[in-house]
Amino acid sequence: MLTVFSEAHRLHYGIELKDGLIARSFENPQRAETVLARVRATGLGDVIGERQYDRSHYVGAHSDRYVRFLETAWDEWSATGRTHDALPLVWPVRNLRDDIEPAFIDGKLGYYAMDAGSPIAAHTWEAVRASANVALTGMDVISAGARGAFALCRPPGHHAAHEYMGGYCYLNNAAIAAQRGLMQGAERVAVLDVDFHHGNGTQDIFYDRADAMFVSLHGDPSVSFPYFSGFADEQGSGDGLGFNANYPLPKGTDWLRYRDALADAGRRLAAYAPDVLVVSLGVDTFEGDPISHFALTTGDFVRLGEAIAVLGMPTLFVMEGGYMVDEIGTNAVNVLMGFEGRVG
Ligand code: OKP
Ligand code: ZN
Repeated sequence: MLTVFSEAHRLHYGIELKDGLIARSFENPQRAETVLARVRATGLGDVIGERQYDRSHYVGAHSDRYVRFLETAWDEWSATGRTHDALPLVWPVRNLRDDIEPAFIDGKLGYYAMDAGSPIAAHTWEAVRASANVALTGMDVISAGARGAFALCRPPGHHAAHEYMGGYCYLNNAAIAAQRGLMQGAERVAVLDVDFHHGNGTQDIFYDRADAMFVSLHGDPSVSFPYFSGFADEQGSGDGLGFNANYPLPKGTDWLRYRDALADAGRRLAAYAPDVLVVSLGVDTFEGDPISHFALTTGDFVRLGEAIAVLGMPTLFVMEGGYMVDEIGTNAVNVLMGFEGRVG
C-alpha cells in the first residue's frame, strides 16, 4: 500500500510536564522516522508526499474559531516577549464561564485545551497542518479506489476535539480524513480507534451524527488518560445515538482479551457497513510502551491487521500514538503487513 509522509513533522518537538519538571515530550520526531524506515525496509509500498489543502478542509471537524486560534496562537504568545513553548495553565472547568472566548492568549490557551499536553512553538502550526494534509492525501488515495493506504501522521490527532487540543494533538487527522471521505461521496464512514488511549476528540466530533460511526478499544478511563471520556455508556446522542461504541479494557490486557473486544467491534462495524474505514492506528498497546498499560506483542500486531482486513472495507490507516521508539516501526508496519496478508 502507499504511505503518505511529510518531512514537516520535524518542525515540531514539544515539551511536557514530567515528574514535576519540564522535559522533552514522549511524542518525538524519531517516532515518525522509525516508522518510515520500517516502511522502506519491508517494501510495504511507495512513499509519497502530502498534497496541499486550504483551511476549509479542517473546518467542520473543527470550529472556525478554533482553527483561527491554532493559526494565530504562536504570534500572539511571542508578541508578549516569550520565546519558550506556549502551554495553558487555567481551564474553564464545570461552572466557570465557557461562553466567552478570552481576548488574551494565556486565556485562549486554556479555553481551547483539555490539558497541558499540546505545547505550541514557532513552527507547530506548520507541522500540524502538514499532518492533517497527510491524512487528507491518504483519503484521496482511498477515494481513488485503493483498498488500503497509510497516512504516517505526526503529530497525532485523536485527542483533538471540535474546539480543543490535548494529549499531543491539535487537528484531528482521522476525523478530517473521514469528513473528506463523506465529501467525496461516501454515505457512511467509520473510525476504528485502536490506540491505547480513548480517542475523545474523534468521539466528540462525530457524537451526534449518524453518517460517522466511532468505535474505540482503549485503557479503562477510570485509571488511564484521558480519564474523563471513553466509558461504555457513551453511545452517541440525538441522530448519533447508537453510532458510538467504547470498549474500555483493564490494565494488562493481552491479545486474548483484546481479540474478543475487537471481534465485537468488528460485528458492529460490519452491521453499519461504512463505505470507508479509518483506523486510528496507535501502537502504544505494546507491552513495552512507557506510558501505557496493555500487553500486546510484536506478533499480535500482525493479527490485528489481519482482523481489520477481514472486514473487507477500503481502509485508511492514520498514525496516532506509540512511544517505545525502538519498536514503533515494527509494530505499526506489522499491522499494515497483516492487513495486506503479508507475513511481517
Ligand atoms: C496521546 B496518544 C504521561 C502522561 C500522559 C498524555 C498522553 C497522550 C497520549 N506521563 N499524557 O493517544 O497516544
Ligand atoms: Zn495513545
